[in-house]
Amino acid sequence: MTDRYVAITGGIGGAKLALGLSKVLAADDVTFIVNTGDDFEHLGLTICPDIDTLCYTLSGLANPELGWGRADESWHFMAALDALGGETWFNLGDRDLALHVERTRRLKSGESLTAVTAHIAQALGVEHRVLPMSNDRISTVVLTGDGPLAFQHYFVRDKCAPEVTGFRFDGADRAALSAEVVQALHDDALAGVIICPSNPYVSVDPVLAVPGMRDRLRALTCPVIAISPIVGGAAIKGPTAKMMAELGVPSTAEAVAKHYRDVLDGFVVDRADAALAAAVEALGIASVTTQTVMLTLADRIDLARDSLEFLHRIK
Ligand code: FO1
Repeated sequence: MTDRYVAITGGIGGAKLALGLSKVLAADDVTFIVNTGDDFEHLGLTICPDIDTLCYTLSGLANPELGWGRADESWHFMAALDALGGETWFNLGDRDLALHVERTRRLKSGESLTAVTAHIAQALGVEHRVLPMSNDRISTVVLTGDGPLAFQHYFVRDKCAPEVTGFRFDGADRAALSAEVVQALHDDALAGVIICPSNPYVSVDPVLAVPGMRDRLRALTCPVIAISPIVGGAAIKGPTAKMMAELGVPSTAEAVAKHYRDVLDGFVVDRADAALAAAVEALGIASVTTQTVMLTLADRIDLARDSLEFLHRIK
């Protein structure tokens, strides 16, 4: 029986490690569980940014500069919408638009988000399994000094400027893990779960908020590890460090380990944070130090290998 793995991911940082894992593990040997708290209805379409970022990344179609959307994109739709006085704060490229139209059509015809995602992933040439965390809608709401904001309004429209006071995951209490997610976590061959270096508050916590997820992770006999999205007190990308500061949490890798402590057996920190390894271990969490900053494909593969090796070491 070959070892199999589950990786929990959301956003651009997570997709980078997911790509590394997809290069070192066969299609059957890793399943990606993706945050859908960022999903929303826009211009009559269902947009699933983290699923799409992952599928474009794994298929080699991702826009390398933006990290989201497609490479070789054109923007005629947005320009035409702008000329009509339409809503243009959220950018949908022409090629990307086709995906949202087709997903929306399939969802409206009654297919589950899991089935639609499997179809789209396959059509794009993704070989590994990409599973939304739930088929039920869960919407991340960012609580701010300006009031509650739908995630994409906070993130894209308001460029993460409002001061964060907390988060809400609307619909989480009524949501269920999909049968496919449950099965992936119940696999006898499961050798470890990897929480990718995604934003803990808005990319990973929505996944952990689906009823049953935390309990299932805690009950596993194989280890659960996370890779720190914070290096040297700063986030590689995105608002993680800013959110931590606004929430009154120190912007450190150690604080991220603490955040996940109820589900975590191991934590990967960057070499820049080697001095924090002892503090992580004092929390009862094994730690390893390596390069976590992923600039090249080789970096993504190296971090994937280091993470798998660490999982086996702490088994
Ligand atoms: N992020 C932006 O910063 N600006 C955008 O206009 C934008 C459009 C967009 C369209 C499709 C898609 O799949 C993702 C898009 N993103 C955009 C990224 C998105 O906001 C993600 O939620 C974040 O990257 C957080 O994971």
